[in-house]
Amino acid sequence: MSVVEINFDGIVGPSHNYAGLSPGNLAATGNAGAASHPRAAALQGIAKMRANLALGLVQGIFVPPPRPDHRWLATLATDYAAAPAHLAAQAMSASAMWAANAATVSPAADTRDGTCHLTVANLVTMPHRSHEWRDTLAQLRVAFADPAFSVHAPIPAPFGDEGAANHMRLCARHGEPGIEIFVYGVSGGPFPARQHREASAAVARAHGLDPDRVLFVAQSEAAIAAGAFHNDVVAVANERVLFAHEQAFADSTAFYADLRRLMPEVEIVEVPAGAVSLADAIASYLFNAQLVTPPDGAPTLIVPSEARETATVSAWLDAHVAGNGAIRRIETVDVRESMANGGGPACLRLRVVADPATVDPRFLVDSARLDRIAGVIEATWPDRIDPARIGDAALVVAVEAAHAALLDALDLVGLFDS
Ligand code: SUG
Repeated sequence: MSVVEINFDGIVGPSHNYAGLSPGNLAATGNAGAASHPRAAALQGIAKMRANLALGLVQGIFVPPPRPDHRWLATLATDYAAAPAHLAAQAMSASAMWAANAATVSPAADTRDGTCHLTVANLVTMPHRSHEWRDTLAQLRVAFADPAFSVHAPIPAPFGDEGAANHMRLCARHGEPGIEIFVYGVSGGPFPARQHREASAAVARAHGLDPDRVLFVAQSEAAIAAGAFHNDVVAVANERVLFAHEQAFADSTAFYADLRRLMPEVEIVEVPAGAVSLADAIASYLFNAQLVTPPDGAPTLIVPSEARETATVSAWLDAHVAGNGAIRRIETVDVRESMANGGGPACLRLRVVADPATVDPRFLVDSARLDRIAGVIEATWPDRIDPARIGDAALVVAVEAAHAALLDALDLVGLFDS
């Protein structure tokens, strides 16, 4: 097979819970303390992958890292039983499921050395995510061990990097050279700006991108303050199409002018605030959709069910398709358990443009492999986690047993041991 876009979805880990750890992520803080359903959450993720396969897309997976993260707690001179409650919750977080924050990816067609570059995200802004990178890096080094890839260690603190959630790429076709857009935050009103320009610039240098084909674009403060803690909550790009909310960027006029100069054929689909308010866009995750090109060539938007349940958003989608807009098809997926922590369909996946034959096959799935993963989830994932009981020894035993069963089923025992 030749070079295609592969979507790697994070399997929702057995410790998925609502501890309210992400200020600025309104869904996560609004659901703090609610009971979660890890088994249902993980099965929703599997169903989304099945839907992608049915569209004819190539699908990959990342496995959850071990939780609780004992090694991280040890570096803080504590352990799970003794740790203060906030550290225990941070160590137990299943947040690595949002694979869009695993790394930033530059396909081979854009890089100086002709390899596909991946830089693992440091996620330093949120304590519960700041310890993901080590296990993510271990996983990327195995999945992308082929010489077709260059995998980089994280950008050092204090420069916050949240990976592909703040990176977009426009191109004629996935395998051809593209324009890479790094979106950063300067100020987020009451909330932190999680992607720093300095980190984005370092990633662009590390990947050997042509400076004339890279844009650095500031997120609007209004968007971050309204709950767009990552750019992918208000914008998404695929091939020639940029789909964005009118208030996504600090200076969209300058950004769009630059983009049209670099890529005259770009199609910018901007949703006006008068049609869909920033609040509706963020609550429904209209833009946290997967914008993909299935083999039939029809640009397809995979939205969460919440988008269809929000009247203004649903009306906009119908009008766009009826009006022969750039997006030709809308698919709906149910990822409610992830959505309740602020993670939509796009958060759950990392896009890698590559030849699937160069990827370790244990990280690619077909429907038989998804059946096997679903079997492990049904047999071992906790049905429910009440955040007040996150310290229970029995929960730790159940989470660790479930994790071990998954690694065993996928022939990945020892993946995180180094
Ligand atoms: O980093 N939620 C994640 C959601 C990440 C969504 N990713 C993208 N937009 N690409 C975050 O805020 C919830 C944490 C908790 O409360 O347990 C959380 O981390």
